[in-house]
Amino acid sequence: MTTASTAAGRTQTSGPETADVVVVGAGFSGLYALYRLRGLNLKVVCFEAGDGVGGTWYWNRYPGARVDIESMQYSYSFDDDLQQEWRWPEYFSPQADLEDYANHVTDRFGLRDLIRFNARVNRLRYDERAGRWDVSTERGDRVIARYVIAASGALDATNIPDFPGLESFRGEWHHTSQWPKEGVNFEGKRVGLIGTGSTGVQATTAIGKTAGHLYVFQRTPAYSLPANNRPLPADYELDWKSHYAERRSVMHANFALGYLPVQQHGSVFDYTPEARTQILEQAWQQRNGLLFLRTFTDTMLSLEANEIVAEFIRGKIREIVKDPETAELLCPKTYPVGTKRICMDTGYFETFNNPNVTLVDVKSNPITEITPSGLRTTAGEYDLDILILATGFDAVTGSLTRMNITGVGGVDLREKWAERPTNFLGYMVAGFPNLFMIHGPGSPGVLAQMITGGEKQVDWVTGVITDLDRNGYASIDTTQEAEQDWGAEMAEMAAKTLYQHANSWYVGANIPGKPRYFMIYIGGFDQYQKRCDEQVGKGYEGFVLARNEVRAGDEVPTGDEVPAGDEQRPA
Ligand code: N01
Repeated sequence: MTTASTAAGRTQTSGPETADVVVVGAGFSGLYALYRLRGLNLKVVCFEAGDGVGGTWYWNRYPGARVDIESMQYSYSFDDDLQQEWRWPEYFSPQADLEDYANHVTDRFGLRDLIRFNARVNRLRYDERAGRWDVSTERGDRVIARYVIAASGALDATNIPDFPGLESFRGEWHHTSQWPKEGVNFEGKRVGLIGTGSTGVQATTAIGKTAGHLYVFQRTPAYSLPANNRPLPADYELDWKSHYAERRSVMHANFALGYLPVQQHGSVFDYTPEARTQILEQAWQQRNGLLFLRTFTDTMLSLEANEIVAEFIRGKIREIVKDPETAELLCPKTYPVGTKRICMDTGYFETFNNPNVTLVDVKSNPITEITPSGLRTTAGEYDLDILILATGFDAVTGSLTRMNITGVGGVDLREKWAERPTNFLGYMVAGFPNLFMIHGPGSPGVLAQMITGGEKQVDWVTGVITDLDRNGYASIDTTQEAEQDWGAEMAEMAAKTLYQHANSWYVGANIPGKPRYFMIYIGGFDQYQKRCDEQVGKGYEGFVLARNEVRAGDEVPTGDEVPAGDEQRPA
């Protein structure tokens, strides 16, 4: 707080810094939000917890980290010069290339000055009197803003299971999403890795190449398919670059925001067992994981059809892995293929043929504790120098609930979401006006290509902000009725699919105590976009717009005094 004397001798108080919009997170969506908001001449401040840009691709720098969508598609579409000039060396980019790209975009569009690094938001308080969000960070920044865009990431909040004794471990341990920038040397070391989701699959394949010995502690085996990654051929790049405009428009209208020129073969049951095996064999050779799942139309709709595809994959695992017992342990049998995010690999199952890699079944013999010298299960003890937790995230809602967000009446978002993460259109939560979520619960999130999805969500939000400003509205909220209707619409769609059959992070099942609820809009991004636009077209049906006392450009009441007992809490 600063004070100054006016000519009339009164003391004027100037409160904390103000902004039109605070953006939380400088990942791919956050960066695009900065670009759009600055283009609207709005004053914008971005808080980023890391010391660099890229979000997911900043934090997840574990060995083997790589995207599972082709980079010609998994990249920004908003600027043609950018997409023409940028060169992707491989079909599926490794983390370092994605981080380079994020840095390039940040500097190319002059966004770095808008970002405050090493500034983790730990408090977001809606000040009803001022009609403003009061945003604080762990390191002490404070900004009062009209709007907040939470681009804080669907896969950001680290899940570190409560393993007894973890802090007693004398070696080094790391969660894959908080990987040290200087890297980790595995040469000759005894390494333990817990978790075999997408991250564990990639990390195992990479670390298995250099570790003295790698123990992979597996609770649930993963369906993993060959990525068929390779250097990007010049003619392929040229073909994309000469057709970017039309392919991006195909992508923008697609359910997964993808350009998917693959043949679907109808129902699994249209074919004899021999014919369908032949089709699946060809797909295994030629398609990457996500496209493989689209070989037949009913894989994700019928348990029987799914089981046929799943058994084909198990057959591949049994073919690749030489030790039959290890092969059987690696075969997923307890959930349908595709109901957890399908993994893509470059030699994952082959890794278990190496003498320096051992698979340990911690489903039958759970981990009991981490000891100073390693890890203990109900069946044995493992001496380790390095322990890696590839144990995933408190996904979709975690980055929001860990920020200490309170809305109208001081309601805490965590209380509001105690039973399920209610929201309308995946953008807003009733009682939390002018707070927009990107890739939050209720949106298609990870079921669509996330860079393009982020662009489209940010476009929608900035469109709303422009509309409100143009028409003299100061705030937008939604209602509990709209939230209920949206929840019912989402649940009805999810019930028609097989997703409920897996204990995945999609349903919050990986976090003890988290309500089990399918958090993602599954109707496709095309349908989602249509629904969101419809609500706006119907005069913001389901929303509450208010012309309150505070208007854009008005002097802002600072809300400087934080109510007693409402001091910052640690995240
Ligand atoms: O996390 P996960 P992830 N004891 O939750 C195990 C994206 N992604 O980081 O299944 C023992 O999938 C857990 O076991 P179980 C992608 O969307 C993309 O791997 O709960 N094990 C599981 O095996 C992905 O879906 C890319 O029985 C424990 C693992 O840890 C999402 O990120 C790459 C345990 C966690 O798997 C998350 O993937 C990487 C315990 N107490 C990630 N707790 C690409 O683009 C957890 N586990 C390719």
